[in-house]
Amino acid sequence: MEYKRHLITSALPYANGPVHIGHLAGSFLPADIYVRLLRAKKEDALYICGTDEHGVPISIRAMKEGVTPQEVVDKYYQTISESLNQMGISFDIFSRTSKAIHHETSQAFFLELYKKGIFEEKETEQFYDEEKQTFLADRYITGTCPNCSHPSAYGDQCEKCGTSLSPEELINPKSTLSNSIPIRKKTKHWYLPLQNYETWLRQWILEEHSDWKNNVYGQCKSWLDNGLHPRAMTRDSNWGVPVPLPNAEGKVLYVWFDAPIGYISATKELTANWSDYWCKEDTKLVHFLGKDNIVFHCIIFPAMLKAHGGFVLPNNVPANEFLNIEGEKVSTSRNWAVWLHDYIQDFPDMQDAMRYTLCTNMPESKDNDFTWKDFQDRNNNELVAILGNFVNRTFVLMHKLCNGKVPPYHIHIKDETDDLLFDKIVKTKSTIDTSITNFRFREGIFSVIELAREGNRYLQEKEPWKKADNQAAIDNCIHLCLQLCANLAIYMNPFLPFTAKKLCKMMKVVDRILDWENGANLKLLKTGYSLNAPELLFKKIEDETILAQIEKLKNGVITSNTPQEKTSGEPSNNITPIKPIITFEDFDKIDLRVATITHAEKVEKADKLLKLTLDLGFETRTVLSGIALHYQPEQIIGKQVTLVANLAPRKMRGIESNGMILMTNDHDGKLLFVNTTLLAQNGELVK
Ligand code: B3M
Ligand code: ZN
Repeated sequence: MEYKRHLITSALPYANGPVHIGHLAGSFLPADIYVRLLRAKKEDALYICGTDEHGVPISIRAMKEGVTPQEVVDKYYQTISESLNQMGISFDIFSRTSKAIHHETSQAFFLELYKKGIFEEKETEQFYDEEKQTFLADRYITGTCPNCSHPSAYGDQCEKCGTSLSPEELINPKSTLSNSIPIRKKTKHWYLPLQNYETWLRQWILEEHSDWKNNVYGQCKSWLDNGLHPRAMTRDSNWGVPVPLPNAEGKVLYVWFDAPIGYISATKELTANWSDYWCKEDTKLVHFLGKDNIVFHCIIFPAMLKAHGGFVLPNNVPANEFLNIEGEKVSTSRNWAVWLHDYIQDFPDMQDAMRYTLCTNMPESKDNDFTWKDFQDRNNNELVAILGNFVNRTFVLMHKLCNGKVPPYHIHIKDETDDLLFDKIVKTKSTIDTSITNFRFREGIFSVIELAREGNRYLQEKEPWKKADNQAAIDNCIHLCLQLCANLAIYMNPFLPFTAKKLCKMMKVVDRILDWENGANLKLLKTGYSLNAPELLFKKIEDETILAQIEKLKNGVITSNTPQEKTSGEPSNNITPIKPIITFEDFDKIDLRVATITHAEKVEKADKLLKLTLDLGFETRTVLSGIALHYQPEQIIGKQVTLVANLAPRKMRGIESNGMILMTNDHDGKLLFVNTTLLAQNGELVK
């Protein structure tokens, strides 16, 4: 089908906390690259998003912070939209599901299904908090996990062993609102009979969309093979879109009913022509999201759209898998995440370095890992050393050898090396186009770097700096390299828009040159045109910077088992909550020993680390300790300490650390040694 217009969405982030690089890699960056290419191709494309401001996650956050849900969503809408904007995510609209237009749109949608008699009304028993006079969402109920005996499992999941639960399965369930024991009370809800759409969904997805990504297709198939069941589209709550029926007080639309309709309401808010995008067959609708949202976008929302009638269905749902951080799953409650607002603050004007790393590492078909070291390597070895270097060399040589102007191209001395480079420039355009259009973003960005690498090879082979006696040869080489720079600007633009702009400035051309139709053109820069001095496109990242980020990540971890808001860096008066109970066997695994520090020295380029030599009586070993800001080496020599002796070795700054000494801190945050009895023998077990 020939598509006339494109509608692109990224999953609406919950306005219950800031966004992190996992969100960026999962749904925002791929959508942004995709839509930037469409715009460069002058296609009619809208990129729609906004915050998801309803549902239990918001109410829980409000309860924790002791504020109203409205205050929570107002605060996080601000943070989220700012950080995404600063990272160059180019929405046409970033709306909110708390807006009146959304309430109206989702209520009208619900009413239409209601009038058509689609819903099944059912009365069921749900947990109810008598003290607070409210029904309890699964998350509001805690109890002992039937699987692992963890004492504070939630009604929908045990975070310790990962089992998904229903509240009835909890042993000794309690309401988190009042700590009272909830009773079971009857309540009526409206269910979407998903089973009625099963045959149609099987046909639509399994037959007609075998082109969807394997991970998406596979998840859909397994849902369908397991059989679909009625799903409640309403909830008992006072936060959400009220159910638009008489006698439905205290009932709101299920957040996964209203949130996807948010895409429609935001489009309505954006343009009076919204129905062209949502109701005409020749619209290509593409939803970008993370794998945990697949079922909602591939099964539930399409069933809703089908039941309503008159709307287009998604043409594709290119969901990504998850991005782990330094080998561990992102956990917002543990604060194991790289927050976008932090990144922007710590790396101002380096948006493209992160966009680049996330794109090369995008979890397109399996979970992937982000590490700060890889970020540094990608930036230094690829952006700086290949792409930046090529552009910089070209500009420096042009100023030195060609008076700062685009030299002429002498066609009569064109050679085979030139032809090969021409060829590569032309081919790369269609490679990138195909890669992005088919959601293979990693492949796309690799082609950009590969082309720059080709440019460096070309310069190396031509060696214009050695051709003082042959100006024509110099001219041809620099001319071609400059045309390559211009083409690179066009090709990198969807991925690295900030750098593409900088490059345009250096070439003294308007941004319009970035239109896709200008790609593969070798006459973009006019002969004789004088260009600006080179500016460095990328900055090298030093080891310190990376170490500091790793430390920040590790130090920021919250180890309590109750989700908390991370603090803003100010010292808090809060007492660190006691960690979950461990068994005696757990404790017994830790080998604690008495040891004496026999030597201590500073570690080069790491202002927090001291390298310690410890005498354990029966052996000496090296341990790195982050105490250099608190103690001078000479102050601590001879000190007896307690050592965790069987901790897995860890390498920092090329030095292997074998264990960890126990420390605590005083009110001012100064680190103190956890002292052992001074009479103990080195090597003695601490029990
Ligand atoms: N807010 C879930 C999430 O943030 C949900 C997405 C809604 S998309 C319509 O992962
Ligand atoms: Zn458990």
